[in-house]
Amino acid sequence: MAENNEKRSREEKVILVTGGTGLVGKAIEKVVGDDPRPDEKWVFMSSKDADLTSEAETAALFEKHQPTHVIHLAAMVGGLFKNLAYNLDFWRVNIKINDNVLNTAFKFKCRKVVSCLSTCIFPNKTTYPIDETMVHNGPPHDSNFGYSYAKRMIDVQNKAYHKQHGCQFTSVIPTNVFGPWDNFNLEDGHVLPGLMHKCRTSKKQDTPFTIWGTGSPRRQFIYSYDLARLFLWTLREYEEIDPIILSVGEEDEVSIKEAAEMVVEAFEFKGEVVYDTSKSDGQFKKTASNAKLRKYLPDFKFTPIKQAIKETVDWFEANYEIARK
Ligand code: NAP
Ligand code: GFB
Repeated sequence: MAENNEKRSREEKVILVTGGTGLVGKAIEKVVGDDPRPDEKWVFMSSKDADLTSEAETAALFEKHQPTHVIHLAAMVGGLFKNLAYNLDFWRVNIKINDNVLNTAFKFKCRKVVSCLSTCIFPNKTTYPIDETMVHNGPPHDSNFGYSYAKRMIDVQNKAYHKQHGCQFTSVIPTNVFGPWDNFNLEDGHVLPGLMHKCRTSKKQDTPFTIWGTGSPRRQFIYSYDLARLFLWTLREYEEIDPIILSVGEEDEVSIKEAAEMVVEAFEFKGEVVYDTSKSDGQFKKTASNAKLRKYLPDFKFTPIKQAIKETVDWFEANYEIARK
């Protein structure tokens, strides 16, 4: 039971990664595998190991693995169009998962939990650049209010567990993530995997490559392997309960049009590019500051976005059969 953790030698860590089979989880698995630590045992889980909306299945998972640390990624996740369609489900599923994981981690005396928010949860009406102090300063963009409020409650829960029980529960706030193992499904996925999937099809079928919306919204994109390296630092070194934004700098923000042009270049697509402006643009921008991160890690190097997009396109081509699409 939970007291096992107390007996477990203090230096040994068992790190449970919920959502371990997704885009971010797979990136963490690779980065951990490239530089293993003798005192760290990593467990990457999927919904097949436990449905975390179930309190009982969550408890059984923790009983089985006896984690000392948790990286909590598991969530109902999706791009703009999936959020537009399922705000209630995003709220209900994520609230259940988050409450079960945090409360079970507390019961099992986990020494640290790092959970995941998102830069899309900040107030829609805000000054820029957005920073960590603004999470609860007003309603989020209407397109994804269900997901946003559920994610904001993680920060509330972290503060409550720390205040009442001294738990070391914290969170990170990544911007838009992309990379190998992404969800390339056109309806549910995010913009970059969606553009890559469509551009691949257009090239093979010699049909126009359609970008949804006007292409003018702006995004900061972080490569999943860069985020993974920052997650490991957060787990091992970051000691605050307050969240920390994990993003490229404001100066690295690009328009959807510019991102699409990088996808076209990566595929060497020479065909027609068209915009379907009947599709929503969603939030115009959510420009976030990474000044807090830079205070801790002034020399951290992000992968240049063109290189990251090319690597992801190459992965998608090589793994098309097994990719989520
Ligand atoms: P993803 O690729 O969709 O992976 C989601 C993971 O959660 C999968 O491993 C999935 O397991 C698991 N999961 C979903 N429902 C579950 C349930 N009921 N019980 C147990 N496991 C469940 O998502 P991602 O992009 O890696 O996102 C990881 C985290 O980063 C999420 O918390 C997300 O909110 C956050 N985030 C993502 C982005 C982004 O742009 N992708 C941006 C900011 C923040 P299965 O594989 O079995 O389905
Ligand atoms: O990544 P995305 O779906 O979500 O990006 P958000 C949506 C933007 O990309 C809109 C344009 O401006 C779309 O019009 N776009 C162009 C496309 N082509 C495509 C395409 O093929 N697929 C998609 N999906 N978009 C999400 C939040 O916002 O950000 C989530 O809704 C989550 O909750 C995620 O936090 C990180 O960046 O707009």
